Amino acid sequence: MVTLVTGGAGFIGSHLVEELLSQGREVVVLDDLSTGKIENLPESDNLTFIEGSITDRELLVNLFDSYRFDTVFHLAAIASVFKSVEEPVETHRVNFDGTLYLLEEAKRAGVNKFVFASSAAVYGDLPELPKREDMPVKPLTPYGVDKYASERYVVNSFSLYGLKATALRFFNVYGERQDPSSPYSGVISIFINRTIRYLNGEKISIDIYGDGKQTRDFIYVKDVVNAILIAENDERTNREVFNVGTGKETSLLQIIETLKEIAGSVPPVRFLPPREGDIKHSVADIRKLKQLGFSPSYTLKEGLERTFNWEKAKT
Ligand code: NAD
Ligand code: UD2
Repeated sequence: MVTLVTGGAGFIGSHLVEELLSQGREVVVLDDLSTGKIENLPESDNLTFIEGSITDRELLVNLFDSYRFDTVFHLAAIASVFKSVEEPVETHRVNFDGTLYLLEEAKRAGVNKFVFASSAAVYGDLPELPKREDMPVKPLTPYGVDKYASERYVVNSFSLYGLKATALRFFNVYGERQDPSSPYSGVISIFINRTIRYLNGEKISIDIYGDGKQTRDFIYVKDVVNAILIAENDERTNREVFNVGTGKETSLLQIIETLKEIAGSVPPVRFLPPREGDIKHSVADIRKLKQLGFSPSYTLKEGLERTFNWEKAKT
C-alpha cells in the first residue's frame, strides 16, 4: 500500500511526509512546487516525488491507476488568502476543483481514507468564541469559501459514496520550514525571521498591525501531524469536521515576550495601523478532537524554541 500526500513539498505536508516515512510507509508526493520546495522533502527510497498539479485530470487518472493508495492526505492548495482575493478564479480551480477531482479519483480507486486540510478561515468574523465545529460559518474570502465548499464535498462523500473522509480545520500553524517571505506569511515565521536577522546585525524592526493584543490559536506543526494521523486512523472521524488547534489564545505581545526569552533579545517593535479585515480574536474549541485522544504535546515556548533553533541553524 502507498500513501498519497498532495502538497507534500509544502510546510505542513513535508512534516507529514517525514512522519509517514519514519513509520516505514511508502509515500507519493504530488506537488506543483508553486510554494513548496523539493528541499523540504527528505531523501528516502520509500518516497516518490511527482511534480504536477491537482488540476491536471489526466495526471490524476494515471496516478491513481499506477498506485493502490490506502490513504489520500489532501493538503495541496493556494494557501494565501491574499492571493485568493487577487486571483479568485485561479484559486478556485486549485482549491475547489482540485479537491473535487481528487475525490473523484479516490472514489474510483476505492481508497481507504481521504483527509482534507480545511481552515479556521471558514468561520470568518462571527464573534462567538471559542469556535466550535457546529457553529455557523461565514467565510469572508475566496479562500474561505472554497475551503468550506470543499469540506462539505469531502465529508458528504461518506454518506453519498461510502468514501471514508474527514476534514480538519487548521488554526494558525507554525514551525520549521514555514516560509516567512511574504508580508502575509504566518506571523510567527515573520517574527522569527526578523529576530534572527536582527541578531545577525541587520537594522530591522518587528511590525505589529494594531496594538498587538490580537490573539490567535497557534499550533505547532508536529501537533497538527498528530491530529492528521488520528483523523486517518479513527473510524469515528468519518464524515466529520474537526478543529485542529490548542484551545489556547495567545497575543502577538505574548509571542514577542516568549521569543525574547528564547533569543535573548528581539528587534524594536513598530506599531502600525491594523490590517483591513483583520479579526481581533480567534481560538478553537478542541473538545471534539480531544475525545478521540488528541492533545497538543508542545507548549508555545517549546514550539517557538524548536522553530527558532532550526531557522538559526540555517544562517
Ligand atoms: P504551503 O503553501 O507550504 O503548502 C501547500 C503546498 O501545495 C505547496 O507545496 C504547493 O506547492 C502545493 N500546491 C499548490 N497548488 C498546487 C497544485 N495546483 N497542485 C499540486 N500542488 C500544489 O502551505 P501550508 O501552510 O503547508 O498549507 C497546507 C494546507 O493547510 C493547505 O491546504 C492550507 O490551505 C491549509 N492550512 C494551512 C494553515 C497554516 O496555518 N499554515 C492554516 C489553515 C489551513
Ligand atoms: C490566518 C491565515 C489566513 C487565513 C486567516 C483566517 C496564515 C498565515 N494566515 O490569518 O490564511 O486563514 O487566518 O482567519 O495562516 N501580523 C502582524 N505583523 C506581521 C504579520 C502579521 O502584526 O508582520 C498580524 C496580523 O495582522 C494578524 C496576526 O498578526 O493580526 C496574525 O496574522 P497571520 O497572517 O499570521 O494569521 P491570521 O490569523 O490573520
